[in-house]
Amino acid sequence: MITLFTFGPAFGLPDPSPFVTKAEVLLKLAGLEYRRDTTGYCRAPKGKLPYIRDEDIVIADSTLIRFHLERRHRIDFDVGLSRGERATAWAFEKMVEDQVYWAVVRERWLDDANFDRGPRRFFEPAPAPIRPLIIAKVRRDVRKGLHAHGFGRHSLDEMVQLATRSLDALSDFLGDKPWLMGDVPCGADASIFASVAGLLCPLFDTATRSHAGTKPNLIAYRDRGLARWYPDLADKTAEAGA
Ligand SMILES: N[C@@H](CCC(=O)N[C@@H](CS)C(=O)NCC(=O)O)C(=O)O
Repeated sequence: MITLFTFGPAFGLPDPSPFVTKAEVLLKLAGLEYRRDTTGYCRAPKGKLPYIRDEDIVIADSTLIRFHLERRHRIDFDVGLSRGERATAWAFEKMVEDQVYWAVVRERWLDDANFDRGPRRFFEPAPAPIRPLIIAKVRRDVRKGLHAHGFGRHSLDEMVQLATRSLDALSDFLGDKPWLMGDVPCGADASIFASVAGLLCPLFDTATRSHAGTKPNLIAYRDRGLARWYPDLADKTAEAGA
């Protein structure tokens, strides 16, 4: 059976990482049996989650996991789509992963109030005397990562402008379709659902969340994904009116 290495549910989300949720939704779409393991971070081959173990092979990175599932398990996540439609779906997935993701990282990790509401909890298991040092180092690393990517070189306002343009494009393209490319979820929906659910998370007070909250079709898309893949969380999200 496939093992998916995850952080574990947090913030009312299936996982705080959209890439972990994406990998899990891909497994669900593929109809493959899998189990979750939340103890794998320290052995992550690329220092990040998700990764999977599938019998003899370990694959790190959500998109490489997709490629593996396509090859080894002969899954076509985009069945029924033309080449042009597949290309469009891919481009939307990568737009969200490359732009919106980094704005969300910036908003959750570098804004003190949002950090206190969310990511600070990850450090509770650390011994109290060294916890502030660990937190400071990890936040410094996040800042460096944002800078290395390039997104972190922009002002917060510029980042938000970039992310909201991508959200507008996504919302306009989605229109009143249930899924990105029509009536059936495709591979890109795994990633885009995960990102949209994350950025709508009501725990965080962010400009991207406020913007996404003005798009009824993105909220409905998130709710559709929760109902389909995470019905327990769908009920809780509905109860909280989030
Ligand atoms: N390109 C990777 C990105 C994975 C990624 O950035 N994971 C983050 C969480 S969202 C992580 O594990 N961060 C922990 C760290 O950098 O130490 C993928 O698609 O899987």
